[in-house]
Amino acid sequence: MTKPATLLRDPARDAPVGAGVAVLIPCHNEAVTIRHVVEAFRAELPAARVYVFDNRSSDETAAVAREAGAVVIEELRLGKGNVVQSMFRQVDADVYVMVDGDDTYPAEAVHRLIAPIRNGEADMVIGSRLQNASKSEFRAINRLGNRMYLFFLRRMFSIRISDLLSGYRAFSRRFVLGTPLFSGGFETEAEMTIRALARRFRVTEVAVDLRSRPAGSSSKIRIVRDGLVILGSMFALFRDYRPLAFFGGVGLVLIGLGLIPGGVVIADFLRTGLILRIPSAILAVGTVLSGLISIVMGIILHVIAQRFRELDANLQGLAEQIRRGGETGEGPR
Ligand SMILES: Nc1nc2c(ncn2[C@@H]2O[C@H](COP(=O)(O)OP(=O)(O)OP(=O)(O)O)[C@@H](O)[C@H]2O)c(=O)[nH]1
Ligand SMILES: [Mg+2]
Repeated sequence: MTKPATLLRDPARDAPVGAGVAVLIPCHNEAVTIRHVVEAFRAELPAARVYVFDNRSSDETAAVAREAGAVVIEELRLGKGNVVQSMFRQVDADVYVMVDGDDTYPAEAVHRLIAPIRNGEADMVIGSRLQNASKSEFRAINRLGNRMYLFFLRRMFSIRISDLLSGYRAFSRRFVLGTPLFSGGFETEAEMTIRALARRFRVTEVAVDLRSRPAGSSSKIRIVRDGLVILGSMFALFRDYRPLAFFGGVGLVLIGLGLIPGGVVIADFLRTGLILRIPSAILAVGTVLSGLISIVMGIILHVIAQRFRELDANLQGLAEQIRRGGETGEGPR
């Protein structure tokens, strides 16, 4: 797939198309598809560097990727999240593009993903498979799972996006350097999206059409197990980023439950002037107190989280200054 010479230069930037871009492809046993993915991205972005992060594949993935012109980096810890952490640590670029090695995402769409990062309009661009404009061949079970996560996402974080789990994204350097990720597996996409939005990075979506995996290539995701891990990690992030809503919510539920036996005891007392059901009274006091403790915990953690947010914003500002200083030769002011 060769392109006419005029297309090899980006007139807006007067640089070769794809200069400063790193295409990152996590792979585990994708020998059937990886050649096409690497070649398609090299054709779209001739000046970009294409990296395949291979995780102990038992097939020919690494050799095929190398032959197709990718830089192959071995990662020993299994799991997509571990690979994403490695990619972010090891690769230096102006714009990062991440895409699956299973040839399900269209390489042609990469320019639309990169543009908002180049223009400084976004720090993360998600290639959404679920926007109305996209006619994705999405497995029904994945579509359903995605809907459920979006439902929780809206309730927990008031975040409105259409595809939480897309594996096709572009990132700014600022985001990659400034966002620590900890997930080991397929929950990594949920983690990066939530962290980005919770930390006020700018996130946009562009519609892309998903293709089915070609015959002979197999999915790495285990729907139930990975689905539960993703949900668990969303709750953990909810607890960390919105502790008052999390612990306050738990507290209110406990107080509500405590009021059931408590209400009976109070009604008895109003009627007879006596506490007739001692066990119910003890249960009510215990449950309501637990609820209050949970709310107080929520308030304390909320204040701490708020302080850390300020610290985080200051650190990001400082990092930005140092980076700019590095570019202009001046130190931080
Ligand atoms: N390096 C590495 N890559 C992985 C690992 N697990 C999955 N991947 C890659 O991550 C990408 C996404 O995995 P998929 O199995 O396609 O998951 P999915 O896209 O959610 O599901 P389907 O495409 O519907 O099967 C693929 O390129 C995989 O090869 C891993 O442990 N290590
Ligand atoms: Mg896939």
